[in-house]
Amino acid sequence: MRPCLARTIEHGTELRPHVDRCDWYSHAEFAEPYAQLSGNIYLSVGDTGGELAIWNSRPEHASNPIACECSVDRDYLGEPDLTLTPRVGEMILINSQLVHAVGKVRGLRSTLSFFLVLQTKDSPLWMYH
Ligand SMILES: O=C(O)CCC(=O)C(=O)O
Repeated sequence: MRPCLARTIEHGTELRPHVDRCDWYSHAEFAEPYAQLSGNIYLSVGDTGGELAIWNSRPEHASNPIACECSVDRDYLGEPDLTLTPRVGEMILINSQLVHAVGKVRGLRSTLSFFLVLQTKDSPLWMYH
């Protein structure tokens, strides 16, 4: 089992707005989970940029342009509802069913990332990869 994924976002690049849904992309057995969390532990954050932006928008269907193209332009969404500037050593958990993005990074930004799924309100947390 690979509980974590090591991710590096290189200088001058970004992660465009997207959602992470295990039931749409990889694990159909988790149909319509109650919640899905994405966790990131920040190993480096670069010099500037790399803010984590979150929109209070949760596409309901895989046919939504955000879902089927896996990302859309920020211009399409407007300003994010929350912007976080991660610091080295922090862990941030977000609801990855909400649209989120990472702004352009100056320098190198590395994380250890993992996903947690709660199938129903009362079920145990599953870690998936
Ligand atoms: O690196 C981050 O801050 C968030 C990355 C991301 O898009 C995710 O964990 O789903």
